[in-house]
Amino acid sequence: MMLAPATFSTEQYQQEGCTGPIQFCSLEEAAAWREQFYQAIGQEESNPQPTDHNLSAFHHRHRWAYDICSHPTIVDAMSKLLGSDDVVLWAMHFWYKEPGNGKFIPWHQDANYWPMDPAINATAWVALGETFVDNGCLRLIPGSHTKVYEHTEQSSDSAFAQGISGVDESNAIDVEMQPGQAVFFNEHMLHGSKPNISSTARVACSIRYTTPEVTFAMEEWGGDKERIKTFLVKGEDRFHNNDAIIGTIPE
Ligand SMILES: O=C(O)CCC(=O)C(=O)O
Repeated sequence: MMLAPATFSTEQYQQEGCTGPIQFCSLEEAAAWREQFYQAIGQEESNPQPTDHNLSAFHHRHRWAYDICSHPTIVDAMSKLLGSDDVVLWAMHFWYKEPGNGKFIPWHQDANYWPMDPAINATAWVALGETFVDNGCLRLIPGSHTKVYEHTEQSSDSAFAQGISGVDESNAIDVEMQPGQAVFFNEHMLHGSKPNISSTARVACSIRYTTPEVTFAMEEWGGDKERIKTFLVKGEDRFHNNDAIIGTIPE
């Protein structure tokens, strides 16, 4: 099933854990950013290949990626969804699937992995290229955010070691998107995606936002510590809980 045409509603987000997609930039802007993405991984869009490039935290290294993360339309949406005038950007990751990429991303809830206290997050999942069922578009289960699921070991064709097995997919939606669209979901939303069985690469990224009162327990975080840096993209930080991990905007 496809998500209904572009909608943005804080009520929907509260009730279902997700809302969107919205068109936040033009097709031309999305194409220009897509080109910069390929350049950054040393490839050309006309010949997308597997990559072993580090796909995390592009916004620490590339100004164009920071510009996507701090795009006023996305930040404004985040402010509404988080219900806060103060918005902190804390992570970004590219979810690139070249044609024929056979890995699936298992159903999971992001809060299961993150060192945040309290676990408050809104993700903007941004399509820089077209996403559709056959290239492994994002899948969501609206309403699934009200329950915490157990994450267990996955098979070798899973992109993650841990995920949720045996999920009832009857209410799952395939979020097919145009370049320059963003869909939003919270930290407990069940989401994942299938392999790319098409000849079109899927170029997309997730951008994570929270509010200044959240503390990142970096000592508990087993992942790459450089991945998590905070950038105040709107308002004020009256808490200073994360001054030790403030990021630097690239030139
Ligand atoms: O892009 C995908 O297929 C999965 C994205 C994801 O897991 C996330 O944004 O947390």
